[in-house]
Amino acid sequence: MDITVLTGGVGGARFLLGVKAFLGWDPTGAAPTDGPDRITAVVNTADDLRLHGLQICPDLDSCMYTLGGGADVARGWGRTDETWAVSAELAAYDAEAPWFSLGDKDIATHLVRTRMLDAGYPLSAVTEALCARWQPGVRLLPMSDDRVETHVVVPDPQAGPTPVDGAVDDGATGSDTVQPGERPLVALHFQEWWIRYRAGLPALSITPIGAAEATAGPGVVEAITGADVVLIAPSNPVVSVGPILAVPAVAAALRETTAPVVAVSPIIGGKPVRGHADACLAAIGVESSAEGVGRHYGARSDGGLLDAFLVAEQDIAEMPGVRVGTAPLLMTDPAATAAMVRACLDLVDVRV
Ligand code: GDP
Ligand code: FO1
Ligand code: CA
Repeated sequence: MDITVLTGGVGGARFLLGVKAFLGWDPTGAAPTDGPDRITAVVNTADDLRLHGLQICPDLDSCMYTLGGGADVARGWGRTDETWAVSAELAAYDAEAPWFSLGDKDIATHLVRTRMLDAGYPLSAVTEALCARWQPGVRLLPMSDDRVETHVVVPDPQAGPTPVDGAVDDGATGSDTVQPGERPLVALHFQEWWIRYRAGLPALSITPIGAAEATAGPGVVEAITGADVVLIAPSNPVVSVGPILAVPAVAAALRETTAPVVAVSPIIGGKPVRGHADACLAAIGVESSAEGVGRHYGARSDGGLLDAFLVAEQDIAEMPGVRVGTAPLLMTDPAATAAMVRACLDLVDVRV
């Protein structure tokens, strides 16, 4: 069985642990060499950034480290048993981006990646080389080898004190705070908006710049058209899954594939389990609910994406043309997540 998963970083990586467990594989080990099954992940690259001259791919690395058993599971990103000597030294030079810290072990990954990219290898080949060490068991395919970067347009936080700085201008004190509506607009890299401002600046738009012109990465289209089932991980629908869907050849492959397409809701009881997906959904005018996400993806029978949608037991999603199922959706461990994967396949009558 060929299972293809569209995924972001931490949430998607946890889901992939469950896909491995569902197939009876070691969640953090290599794939069996002789089995009939294959898992391919099409991974978001629009979070990527260049910092200190290093190319950083947070979602690819979250998947690679998590599935290869090298992730700091509690923190959710980066390496286990990490040290921070380089970060501290950069800070001593006042040369650290204080809102984005790189661990020492993680830096080695970025050094290898950047060296290979600068030597002319595409990101897909670099990822394959890095995975030769980690043996994630899942084929990790960047959605594209082309540069795509999510930018978030916000009222310029540098134009004066903002509510996230703790300053609210009530108009009575004569202070010089500038209200959001009066500020010039700036486009921030997604990571700056997400981490530095904790997604607290009101986003006027969130756009994966370059996605419309990007080609799909090698193997991506075939992984979708040749799959037995395509799963959309419970990743952030706007900034993780959104950029993947914005690559035209990926969208076309999803329309074309004969495989059923099933999504899992990242929203439980009206709230994201982790992170600020609600702020992202608000920015694109989508209600922060399982149904909001489902309707945003849309019914395949109506020009959208989904044949089926799995929501948490406490949620309701009315979606004409889509088979909606319920299951416990907390990915507490790979076994619980494997049960979610089974529920996805049951919804579309796919049997292993
Ligand atoms: P990121 O790229 O690191 O932000 O990770 P993803 O985009 O892949 O996943 C983030 C999403 O995972 C968030 O919107 C969370 O709501 C969702 N998520 C995290 N843990 C769980 C869980 O246990 N169950 C479900 N259903 N969603 C989860
Ligand atoms: N997230 C943070 O909240 N703070 C950081 O300093 C930070 C550094 C970092 C370095 C490498 C990496 O791969 C990920 C890192 N993340 C950090 C997490 C990550 O950027 C975000 O959680 C995701 O991109 C959001 O989708
Ligand atoms: Ca991400």
